[in-house]
Amino acid sequence: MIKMNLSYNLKIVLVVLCVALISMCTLKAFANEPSTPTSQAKEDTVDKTGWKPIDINLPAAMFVGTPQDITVGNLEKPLGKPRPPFLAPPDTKLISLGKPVTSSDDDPIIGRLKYITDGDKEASDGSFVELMPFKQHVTIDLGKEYEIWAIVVWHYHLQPRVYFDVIAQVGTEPDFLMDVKTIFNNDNDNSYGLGVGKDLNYIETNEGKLLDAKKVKGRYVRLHSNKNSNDDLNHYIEISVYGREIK
Ligand SMILES: [Ca+2]
Ligand SMILES: [Ca+2]
Repeated sequence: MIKMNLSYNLKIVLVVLCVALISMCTLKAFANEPSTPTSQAKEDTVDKTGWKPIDINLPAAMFVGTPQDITVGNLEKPLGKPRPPFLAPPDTKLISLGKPVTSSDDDPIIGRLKYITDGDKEASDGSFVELMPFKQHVTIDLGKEYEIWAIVVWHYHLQPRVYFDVIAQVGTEPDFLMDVKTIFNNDNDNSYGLGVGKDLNYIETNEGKLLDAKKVKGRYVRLHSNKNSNDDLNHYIEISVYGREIK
């Protein structure tokens, strides 16, 4: 009787041990297996650790408040506060300073094309270049291909104005005949002829207009415009291109 009880108890202990062992193995296997949703989420999220705001030196503001007398359609509502910082990897820097500029109007009415990349963003006389009426463009040669993160453009900010058909492109060759990436286009009726753009018109301020270049690669940056809300001419004070070496 005692013998039988011992054997019975032993069996129970063995069964319990086996169940415990199987449970442990199963739990371990689950723990080691990466769960699908987590790894998917990691792929979808860009790691912005260490990213910094790009350093944009702003010129003095020439007017305050929101202008009420500009009646332009498809107009972006002013933010009413400073533009939020634009974050980029820490090796992103200003790559356009002092770089050569060419234009569809190579003999400007006022100023010199080199003003566009000289770092001076003030609105006063002697700081802006005035180009011929209607469709005109300017092109910056960065010297080599970069990964471009942002382009900031100041057309003219002595008074509130809207420049029309603002189109920003990045290219790998100076004539923009192929491999052209358009990063901004507010020509919503294709009056310029480079295609319909869905971006909004905006009022020029001392902040300039920041265009997200979304890491496109290229050597040449071209900006188009087609008159403004004040007259038929085209103006530039500065274009700042921010990018980094291609890895
Ligand atoms: Ca300038
Ligand atoms: Ca248009």
